[in-house]
Amino acid sequence: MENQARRRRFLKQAGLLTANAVVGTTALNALAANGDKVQLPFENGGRELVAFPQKRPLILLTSRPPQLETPFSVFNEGILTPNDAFFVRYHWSGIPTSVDPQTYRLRVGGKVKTPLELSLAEIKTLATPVELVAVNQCSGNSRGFLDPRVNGGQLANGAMGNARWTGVPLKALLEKAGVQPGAVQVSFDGLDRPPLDNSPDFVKALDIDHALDGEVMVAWSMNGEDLPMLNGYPLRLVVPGHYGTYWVKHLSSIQVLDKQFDGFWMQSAYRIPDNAGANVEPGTAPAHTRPIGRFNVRSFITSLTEGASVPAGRETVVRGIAFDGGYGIAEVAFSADGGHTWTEATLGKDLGKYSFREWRAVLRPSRKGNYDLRVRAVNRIGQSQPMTALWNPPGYMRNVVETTRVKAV
Ligand SMILES: Nc1nc2c(c(=O)[nH]1)N[C@H]1C(S)=C(S)[C@@H](COP(=O)(O)O)O[C@H]1N2
Ligand SMILES: [Mo]
Repeated sequence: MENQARRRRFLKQAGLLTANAVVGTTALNALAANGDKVQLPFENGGRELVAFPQKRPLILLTSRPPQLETPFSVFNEGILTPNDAFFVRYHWSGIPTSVDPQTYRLRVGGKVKTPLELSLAEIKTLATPVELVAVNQCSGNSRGFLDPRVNGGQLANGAMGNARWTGVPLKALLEKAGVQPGAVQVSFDGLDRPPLDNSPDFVKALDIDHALDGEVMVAWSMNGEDLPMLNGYPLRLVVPGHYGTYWVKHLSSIQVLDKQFDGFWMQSAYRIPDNAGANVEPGTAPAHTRPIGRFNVRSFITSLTEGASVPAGRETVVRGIAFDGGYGIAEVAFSADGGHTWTEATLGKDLGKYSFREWRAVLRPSRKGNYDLRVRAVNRIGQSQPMTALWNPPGYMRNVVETTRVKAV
């Protein structure tokens, strides 16, 4: 699409065309007026469905900044999450609502031989573009289910999505700038800003080896189209297998550092208990923490929802998705009796180790009544999901074996 036209449409939809090109409270709250309502399955789970620019109606968590959750039924529509249904997460209200692709520049600096200031066109031709299907998931996905409850966005299972990303390897960018010896980490900043100067700007960092692994990508396209504004137009970081917090949107500055980055969003936020399960006794605080990293293993039933009816005495094909932090799903087990007995599900097409993997299993309810369906995935290095939920104070990394109760009639 013509960029001018795109920008006008975004602003028009946001009700901002007559106002200044700044996301104002009035404009974004006005959008919330059109909402149907949904009830997420936990206390205080009442939400509105609201359509933001370039998005279909999504579950509204906050409007300023926009924080939108994908309705779970979308995950049964296909293995790739459509751009207009992809979740949205921001920390601060000062988000860009228009970016001019002509004047936009990405700066690469710090401990490099040649600091760069690259246009979008220069970035797109810097190296042969690469494509990768990868899941983006918020650390706090499913936080609303924690027991005891914890502070933070009360999300159900829709703060995740799977897309085909196109971009250039971060490595190509860093090599063009020339990383100096002694580099330790690389930091990433985007165009969004906190509303007050004393609040910490959202900046994240990766270890130098991770940044140079050839897989971390500076992406401009999602499912064959430009990134939606709310998902980071014109450029975002894609950090395959790692939590969304590292996937910095509206990327504006990349700095090579000769020490650990000391910003708030690495040193204080997005940290997990420093143990194998990243968990502690519910209600207690961890003694040591580390920055959150790769996804743990998760699997979901998508074709049947809680309370659904299935025909007794007949077969029903049950379908769902599984994913992990990038080793790849090896096996998915399905149980129709609350986890007493398990059968192996059939895996669908392999779109790569960072993608959602489809699975199917057959449900054969011989008698009428309730069936407690469970699904549990194992990845290629043997990691799986706990039968009872693990807990940590920020409510990150929930990956308990999910239960869907259905009724055979
Ligand atoms: N610039 C910027 N990038 C950001 C954030 C942010 O607040 N600002 N939030 C991060 C977090 S915590 C998540 S989960 C992902 C969500 O990506 P999405 O909004 O495209 O779904 O964006 C990440 N990138
Ligand atoms: Mo997140």
